[in-house]
Amino acid sequence: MSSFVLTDARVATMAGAGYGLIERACIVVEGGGIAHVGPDLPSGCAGLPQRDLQGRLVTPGLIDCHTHLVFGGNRAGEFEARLNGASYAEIARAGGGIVSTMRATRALGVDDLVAQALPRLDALIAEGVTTVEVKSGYGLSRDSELDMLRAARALGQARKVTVRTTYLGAHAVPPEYAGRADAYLDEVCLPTLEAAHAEGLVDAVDGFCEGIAFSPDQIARVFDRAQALGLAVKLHAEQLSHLGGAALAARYGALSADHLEYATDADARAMAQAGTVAVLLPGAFYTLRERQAPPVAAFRGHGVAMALATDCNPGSSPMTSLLLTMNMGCTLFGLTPAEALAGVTANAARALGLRDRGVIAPGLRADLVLIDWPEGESPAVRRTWVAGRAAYCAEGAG
Ligand code: DI6
Ligand code: FE
Repeated sequence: MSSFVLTDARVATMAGAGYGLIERACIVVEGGGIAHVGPDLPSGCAGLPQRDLQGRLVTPGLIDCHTHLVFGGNRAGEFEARLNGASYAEIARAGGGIVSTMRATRALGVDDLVAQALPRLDALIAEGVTTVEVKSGYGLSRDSELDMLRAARALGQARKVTVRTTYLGAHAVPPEYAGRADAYLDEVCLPTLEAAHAEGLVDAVDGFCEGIAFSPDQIARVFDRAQALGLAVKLHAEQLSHLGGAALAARYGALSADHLEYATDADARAMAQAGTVAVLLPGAFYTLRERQAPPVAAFRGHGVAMALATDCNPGSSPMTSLLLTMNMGCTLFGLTPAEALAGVTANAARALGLRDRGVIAPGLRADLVLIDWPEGESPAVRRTWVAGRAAYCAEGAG
């Protein structure tokens, strides 16, 4: 059913400020897109199949705009080591961290990578996610980086959601290049970017700008190559220290700068001017027991759009709940609930450079979530539609 009408919906359109709420609304879905949303049913739509939502809530499909969903192994041991006093950076320098996941990831082929990622993707989908970004960055060799991206593309085929791929070859320096980060970039990272792009595997390019990873100058080299290929960029910036990554991202007109715990007011101003979205990742902040929250007031003050994402990964954010992420955005970072919902809809779409979704408005894709919220009970995601097609249905959903 790709043309139908939802009647008596309580719609959080997310258009404009706040929720953009419309009570008792009709949503007309035609050919995978939204043809109409408003209190009345346009004449001419009366013949379409109708579903009476009896006042239930509809939001745009949720968008998880920063994940490392494809990986091998787990890092539960590191969690215990951190509880006993080791820091994330110390573990990374001792050959654990990203490099330990690299070993487990390199051991898997595409099929196993997909099989291990599917339950994580399904957990996101069951909470209303209709678009998810997936990064490479645990292969750190040509073959394994390509396999990660192929696995991400295969996930998009295996489920009815949109998967956007991001090349994160500049995530860490693999052991065979220890102390030779520039050689890794020249010999592996940049050529693999070209190969992945030629295979149609790359929607955007990311890097990790940090003392334990790559310097701003090194990231600039990756961004230069991305731009030469016509690819959008984004950056893990100012997560553990202030290195200038956010300003660099703004200089390159990046779609987003992500983490940003140590970003400054000047960074926020530069990001606002560049239209770079601040992607906040409270799951990593929580897991690493960080103390310094990102400068949300500065982002608000300068008008930087804020998104929220799970950062799902086995080390610093082993979580697959975008709803819990929204909750943490409010409790840990002080976002309002309306900012949290905008952070996983309208602003998350911007962080991925997707202009056709994130808001319920005529002309946009019919990516929708139906939420049951009986008086006095907890809300529950019942159904999602992706481009007007049923994508998820909870057991017993009406
Ligand atoms: N920051 C993160 O949150 C992820 N990558 C990064 O640069 C997770 C890295 C990890 O596996 O610990
Ligand atoms: Fe990340």
